[in-house]
Amino acid sequence: MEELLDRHEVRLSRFMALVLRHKPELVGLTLSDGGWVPLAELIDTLKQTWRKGPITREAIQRIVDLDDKRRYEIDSKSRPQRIRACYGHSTPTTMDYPETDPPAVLYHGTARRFLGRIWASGLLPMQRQYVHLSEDAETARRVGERRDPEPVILLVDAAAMARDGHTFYVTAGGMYLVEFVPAGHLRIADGGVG
Ligand code: HQG
Repeated sequence: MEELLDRHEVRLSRFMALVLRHKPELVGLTLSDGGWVPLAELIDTLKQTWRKGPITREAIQRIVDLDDKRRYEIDSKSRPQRIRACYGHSTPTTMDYPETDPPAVLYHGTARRFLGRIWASGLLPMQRQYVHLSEDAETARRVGERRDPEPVILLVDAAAMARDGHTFYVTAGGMYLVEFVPAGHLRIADGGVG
């Protein structure tokens, strides 16, 4: 059976997202190029700021290994070892995502109420550094369900965008990132509403 994080670990994982993607300064950390922080420093910081459960190297490792969206990675070859969020940043951190030739189509799940604005201005990164896209419609549906119980699944003509010169990046977890998707390269996927 697939091993899952327990409730406390999931909560801690959310807090790590806050620290490693959005507000490292909240706990006095600074991300270096690539979004990394020394693992020992993160553990010490969490021990001082996280009151809802014990913080151990093993707990952090479990979160990295078992997180449902592969949100984090540990570089255990570097000295000192370091950790980062793999995607989703709002902080202006330089991330060294590899550029990639995208699959011909990619998907984005969103809320029905955003559609009007999306047709007007395309997909924008909003609070994050990039627009996040997935290779399969099912993942997009899950992403969209965070904002709408009946999300809209948009299909992105990534091949045409690549021909137009848009640069795509891929994360360690297989998510695709791009700065902007023009409305002309979007359509609602078959069966993509509701
Ligand atoms: C929408 C999560 C109005 C966009 C997920 C989305 C993903 C617009 C929302 C990853 C718009 C931004 C990213 C426009 C885009 N007008 N709304 N022009 N363009 N939007 O959370 O893609 O659980 O920043 O459709 O699973 O939902 O955090 O982006 O609904 O993988 O690890 O504005 O983050 O992963 O929302 O999610 P977000 P997202 P985690």
